[in-house]
Amino acid sequence: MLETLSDRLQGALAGVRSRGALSEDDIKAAMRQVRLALLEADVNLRVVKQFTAAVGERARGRDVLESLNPGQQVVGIVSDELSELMGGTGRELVFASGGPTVILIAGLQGSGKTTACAKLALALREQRGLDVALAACDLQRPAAVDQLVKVGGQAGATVYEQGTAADPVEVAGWALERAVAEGRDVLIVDTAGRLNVDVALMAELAAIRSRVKPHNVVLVLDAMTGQEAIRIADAFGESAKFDGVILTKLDGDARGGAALSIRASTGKPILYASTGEKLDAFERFHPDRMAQRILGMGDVMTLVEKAERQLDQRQAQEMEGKLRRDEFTLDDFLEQIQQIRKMGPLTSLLGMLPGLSGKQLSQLNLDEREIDRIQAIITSMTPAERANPSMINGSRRRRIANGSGTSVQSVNQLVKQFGQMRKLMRQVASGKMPTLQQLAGGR
Ligand SMILES: Nc1nc2c(ncn2[C@@H]2O[C@H](COP(=O)(O)OP(=O)(O)OP(=O)(O)O)[C@@H](O)[C@H]2O)c(=O)[nH]1
Ligand SMILES: [Mg+2]
Repeated sequence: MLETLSDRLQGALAGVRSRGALSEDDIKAAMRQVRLALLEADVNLRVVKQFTAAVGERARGRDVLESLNPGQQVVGIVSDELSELMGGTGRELVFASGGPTVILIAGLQGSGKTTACAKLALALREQRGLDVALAACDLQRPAAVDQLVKVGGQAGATVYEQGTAADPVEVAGWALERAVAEGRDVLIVDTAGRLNVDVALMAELAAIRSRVKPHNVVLVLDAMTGQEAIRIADAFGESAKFDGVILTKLDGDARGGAALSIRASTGKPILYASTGEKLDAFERFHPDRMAQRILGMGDVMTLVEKAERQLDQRQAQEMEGKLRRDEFTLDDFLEQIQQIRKMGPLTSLLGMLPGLSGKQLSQLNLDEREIDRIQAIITSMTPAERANPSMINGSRRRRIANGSGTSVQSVNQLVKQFGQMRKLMRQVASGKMPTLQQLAGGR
């Protein structure tokens, strides 16, 4: 996500980052590069000017230029200002003190509203343990209701719908009554999109709004539309108020102009970022963490939170005990792979680690199918083979290769890699090597 911006900004700062001493001219040159990087990322010109002026002024201060590590300080200032630009600390939805919290989702056609409804439902359910219901109030598109029923179901939410023949305002009101009666914590209202911000769209939204009195009106914006997203947000803001933004398709938007300009242009925070078609490709938007990610400083916080959510504490301890006793089997290995998979696509996880730029990630060419292959091979083994891979002889290898639709070579490779990994783990468990926790804690 935001690879171009990230690469360009890191390039712009590479010069100053490594320098022991900096002159005003060095700063000026770096700011020119930063300005180009932002413009190329499709950030609004006014925003770019303000940003580089603010960074330049702080960076030219005596305390920076005369410090021991001026380069690092300048990078720090850019990171601070980027974070400020995107809204400072992460913002939250407003939650009602009693009765269901109502969230009205609005946006143009195809911006990702319906998907965002389901993603938000899943996130609120999993991360806050809330009981979430969805209201199907897009009655424009014939398949819209079915789509919400499908993705809402996948997210474990209740979907209130009355087909497409009804009136959206009536459906919204009825859904709210049901949510109240059934004691739901949250009601998310999906609405129809239009091609443009037009009178009909605004009228329908206004009617739904006055019927359900939402605690949050959330505008869904497609990041791939760049500055157009800002224009849409401005138009929306003029005729209808909204409280925050869900920015979608950040996976397809390498430039990042929308992410950087929304807050400055509209005054409204980005609440969530959507980074893929899968329901779990969705995260809270933290401007400070995002700034660090863009500058290649990593986002270890989000990674740790993800891991904490997904990795069962008890299971982790069990695993550690097994490692110590040297009882780690291919079954355990498979379980670990599946746990990590639950955290989301590998590339998005690695993107949160410090020091890996978008370009490097794409060069890594992480093949998710490789993991599918490993899963297929392990599940084609008998329990005895998984517990004791050394018994896997030639004929067993052929059987496993056939069963998993792979080759004897792949099976060999996996068994060998597993052996090496076990050896490495023994070393970690016996304290000869730092554990991941120690490495993370040492940062
Ligand atoms: N790559 C990517 N695709 C997304 C993301 N969010 C949504 N999509 C895709 O974008 C398309 C439109 O998403 P919808 O959720 O149906 O959009 P919508 O705003 O409800 O569309 P209408 O109801 O027609 O107005 C679908 O194919 C989604 O899978 C995202 O974050 N990344
Ligand atoms: Mg929709």
